[in-house]
Amino acid sequence: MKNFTSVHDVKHPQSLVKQTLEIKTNGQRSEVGRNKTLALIFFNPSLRTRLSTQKAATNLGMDVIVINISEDGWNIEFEDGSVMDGSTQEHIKDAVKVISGYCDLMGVRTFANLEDPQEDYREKVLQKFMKHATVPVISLESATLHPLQSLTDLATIAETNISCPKVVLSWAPHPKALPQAVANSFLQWIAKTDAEITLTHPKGYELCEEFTGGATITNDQEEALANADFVYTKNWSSYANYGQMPVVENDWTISQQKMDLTNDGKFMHCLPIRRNVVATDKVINQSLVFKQAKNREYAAQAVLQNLLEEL
Ligand code: SN0
Repeated sequence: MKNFTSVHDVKHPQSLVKQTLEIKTNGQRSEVGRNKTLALIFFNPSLRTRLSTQKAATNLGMDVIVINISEDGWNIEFEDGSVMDGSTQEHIKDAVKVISGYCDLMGVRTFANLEDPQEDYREKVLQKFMKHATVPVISLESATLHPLQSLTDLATIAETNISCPKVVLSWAPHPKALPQAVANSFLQWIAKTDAEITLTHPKGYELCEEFTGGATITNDQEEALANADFVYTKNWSSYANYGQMPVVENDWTISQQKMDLTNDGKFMHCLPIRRNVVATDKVINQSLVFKQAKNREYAAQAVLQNLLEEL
């Protein structure tokens, strides 16, 4: 593995899931990262990604440096050839080159701006990192994907030992327009497993077709939930009407009554979750969300270990 930015960077996604669970079972400590440094660059907020990746790196003996670049760094210029006599102070090509000199692996978090779909789906910022970094790049959630989260999600599902599970990915309400990254990425990874996947969302919330192949799609949430073993829930804003939040008539919040339609289904969410908007307290309290969050550490460690072995 040379970089970790999508499922396509991983030769055998199922082996990486297996490694994640082996790390969880067999203990975490190793010295493979001794005298190696991981730099974590955040353009956006983070709790789980930052702490779990930092913990994973420490488990491997690595040193970690972290910067919230939007708050603590200079204003970054992304356009090539621009005359920088305005508000941007440092060009991305200079920043990434400099960061590369301080580390052996680099992680970057850069959310969608939800304004220009071309810009987001071209992964404008992540691609600049890939272009100018001289060390492997790890996505800590990019504009369109969140591979560390998806690896965790697959490991959390695999851990339950349900073969050929019925997995439902359901849209849920949210007060704010959110990226499609977690949903896109989940679909991309779950397609590599034996799961049967049903996607449900209100009209207007169709995801980019690149990610929905192989999924059964319905606008009827209750129909989708019937016999589900896992109910992965996430809000996303419209892709077609990019970044907008078309009005939704029905109630899409996941309640206990809805979970009762499932096959004793387990509720999943990447967190952070807006309680009693996305799902009710009762559903969240009985869910896999904390297991998912804890598994982030093992997933990150599996990824770091693979990248370190190829340095
Ligand atoms: C991000 C997202 O991509 O949806 C990160 C999820 C791991 N979520 C949010 O930004 C939630 C913000 C909010 O207002 O609840």
